[in-house]
Amino acid sequence: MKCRVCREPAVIDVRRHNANFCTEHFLRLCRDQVGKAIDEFGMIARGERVLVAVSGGKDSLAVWDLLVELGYDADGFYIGLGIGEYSDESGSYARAFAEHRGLNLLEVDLPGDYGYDVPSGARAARRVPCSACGLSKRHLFDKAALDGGYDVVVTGHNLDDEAAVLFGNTLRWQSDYLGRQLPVLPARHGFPRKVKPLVRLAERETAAYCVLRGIDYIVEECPMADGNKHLGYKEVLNALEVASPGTKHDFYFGFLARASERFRPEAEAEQDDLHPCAMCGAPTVAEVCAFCRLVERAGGRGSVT
Ligand code: Q46
Ligand code: ZN
Ligand code: ZN
Repeated sequence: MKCRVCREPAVIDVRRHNANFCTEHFLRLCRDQVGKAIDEFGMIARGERVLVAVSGGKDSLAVWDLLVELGYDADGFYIGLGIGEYSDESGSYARAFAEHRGLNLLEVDLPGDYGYDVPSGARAARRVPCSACGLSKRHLFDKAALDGGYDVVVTGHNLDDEAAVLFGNTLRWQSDYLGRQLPVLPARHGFPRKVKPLVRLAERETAAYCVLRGIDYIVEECPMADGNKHLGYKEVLNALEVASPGTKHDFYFGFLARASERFRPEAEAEQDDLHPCAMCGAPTVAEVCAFCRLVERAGGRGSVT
């Protein structure tokens, strides 16, 4: 197995590109793919301040590393979700990464700062844990970006994540979600711009990137992920990808090129109904936003900021 670029021994095969790469040229491929996604979709302009949502997992640490390598001014933002040992461990990977590279990591702790954790918040709000978790994270990312004067929030969603979410949304024809499933969500109605620079890299590639760059990350899945439908969708797509490399890429990028526009009006109609939450001022369609309601039901505090 030889590197496509230099013919030296390869360390990884990327069947989607029908090619093998040595360490140096694989790392270059990852940087090129991220650079290409940023340019293609107009994700980040030079000189903008970037806030990377960091979980301590491979994708978020890889995207932070890649953005710094590409010369962007990127700080990290970590949320302690209060999910037992998983949170303790993931926080220490995020901190170790930032410390080792001299990068700035902002932190919020749900139990310490808001008086609830994901398991108790989910029970109190009668939501599944990933729903309570997702809405808490979205709210806190937006708030951290706006409070800190950042231009853009980066998340570590990769090609596998986006293809799996698209698969789920398509199975149910969730047209409002389909209209918003874009690699860039522009800033508006009090939300910062949100971008996904890893959409051109598969999960296996971000894991390989971390290993080859010496980035330690939390390998265990979140214990609350059990029963998460996206894991099942990923398995189905992985089977299709083995039989036909490039399937995930074609599914997702074909959607962006040929179908996503058609769902835009529904997603935009929903945005038009937004107004400030009576408690925290964040944009919402209800009187009080879902985050403030969750904090209140969970018996927490700190929603009025
Ligand atoms: S952290 Fe949160 Fe994930 Fe855990 S509770 Fe679900 S959403 S699985 S990215
Ligand atoms: Zn090479
Ligand atoms: Zn609110």
